[in-house]
Formats: sequence, structure tokens, C-alpha cells
Amino acid sequence: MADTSDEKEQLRKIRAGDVRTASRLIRNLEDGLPEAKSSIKRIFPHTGRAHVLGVTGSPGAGKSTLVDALISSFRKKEKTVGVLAVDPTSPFTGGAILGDRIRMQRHAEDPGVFVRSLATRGALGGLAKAVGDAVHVMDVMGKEIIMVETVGTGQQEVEIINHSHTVVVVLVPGMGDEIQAIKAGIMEIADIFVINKADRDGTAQLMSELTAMLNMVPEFPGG
Ligand SMILES: Nc1nc2c(ncn2[C@@H]2O[C@H](COP(=O)(O)OP(=O)(O)OP(=O)(O)O)[C@@H](O)[C@H]2O)c(=O)[nH]1
Ligand SMILES: [Mg+2]
Repeated sequence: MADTSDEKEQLRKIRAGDVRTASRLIRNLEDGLPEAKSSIKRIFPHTGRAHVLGVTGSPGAGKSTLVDALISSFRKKEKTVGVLAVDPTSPFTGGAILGDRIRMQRHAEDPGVFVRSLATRGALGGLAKAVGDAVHVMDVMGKEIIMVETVGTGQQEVEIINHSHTVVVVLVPGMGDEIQAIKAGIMEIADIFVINKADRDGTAQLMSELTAMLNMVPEFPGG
């Protein structure tokens, strides 16, 4: 199949980091348009350079706050950053996504930072596919670090590992359900645990519960 000049131009622009072209493709992926799927096939050979960091945790755990702080810290090291905020239940948490946008607004003027959110338009499985494809788009744009924020709810937690090199799980003290979540499988996917809102009561207890649980699992190969 020969590439049309439009397709060549799209690839060239995305590789040059063109925000409009990349945003349009991500929106088309979200909508599940067939031409977006074929674009992904064409850009795919240019992927594989980014380090993908998955950030998951309960609603309101502080994922966006952490991502925002990490953007600043990666930018200080002159790394370019892509952020994908995934919203699996968009009709109910539209406000949260808006909050993310406002919170990360201070990076909006920085050409080294590209922030997009993805919402469910169809089946959950379709969203998971769109996440992977949107990560590819940011990778081809040349973003060196790509952070994917997802609310940790069942299937979604597990999906995040398929797209991430490093998975960060954000926990909050005093919620009670955190240890349940860990038991329900988060333990297996996490590379890094973050105890956020450590200004709250219960931090020491969560820390010791978490440590006890980590001591029960055998060492991973490679640490
Ligand atoms: N007390 C306290 N509040 C915090 C801390 N970190 C974040 N918050 C607040 O917690 C609220 C939720 O933070 P977000 O970063 O939006 O959390 P999130 O996990 O991205 O939330 P969703 O995307 O809606 O699931 C905000 O009001 C933050 O200001 C912290 O360390 N301590
Ligand atoms: Mg958030």
C-alpha cells in the first residue's frame, strides 16, 4: 500500500512535534475512526524511544498533583514530556479532567510539554486501545517521558501495565480500601508505591502495612 502525500505529510508533522496534527490524530483515535488506525500503522515504525510511566490510584488520590510535580522535575532535566489523562467514566468525572487541565495549565506555554485527555466514547476495551495508540503518537512526536494517568478501577489498573515501562501506584492513608486494592492485584503491577497526603493521619500505619506486604512477596528478578 503506497502512502499518499497527505499521510507522508501527517507523519512528517508528527515527527516534527506538530501539536495540531498530533491532537487531531489522537481525537480521531478516541473516536475510533478507521483512517486513524491506518495512521497508527504508518507511524508505528518510528515509536519505541519514550519511557512510559503509568500513574494509577483511587479517585482523588493525588495522581494529577504528582504528575504535575513530575512534569516540572523532568523539565528541569530538559526532558520533553507527554501526559495522557485517561478518564474511564467521563460523564461523571468531567470536572476532574477539567481540574487536571487547570492544574497543568502552568505548563501550557511550554513547547516541551504536551497534555491531552482521553475519555470513553465506546467500550472500555476500545479506550484501552486508544490509550496505547495515543502513547505511540506522543512517542513519535519525540516526547521522552510519557505519563499516563488512569483511575485505578478494576480492569483499567491492569491495562496500564500494557502501556508502561514503570507503574506508579498512588496510595492515600486512612482510606481503608487501599490495602484491599493492593490485595486485589495492584501489588503485582506496581514498580513504585507513592504514599500521598502524608500530612494525614494513618500514614505510618499504611507505610507499615505496605512494607509488611512487600516483605511477603518474593524478590522480583532484577530487584
Ligand atoms: N492534604 C493533601 N491534599 C493533597 C495532596 N496532594 C493532592 N492533594 C489534593 O487532593 C485533591 C485531589 O488531587 P488530584 O491530584 O486531583 O487527584 P487525582 O488522583 O488526580 O484525582 P482524579 O483524577 O479525580 O482521580 C486536590 O484537591 C489536591 O489539591 C497532599 O499531599 N495532601
Ligand atoms: Mg487526576
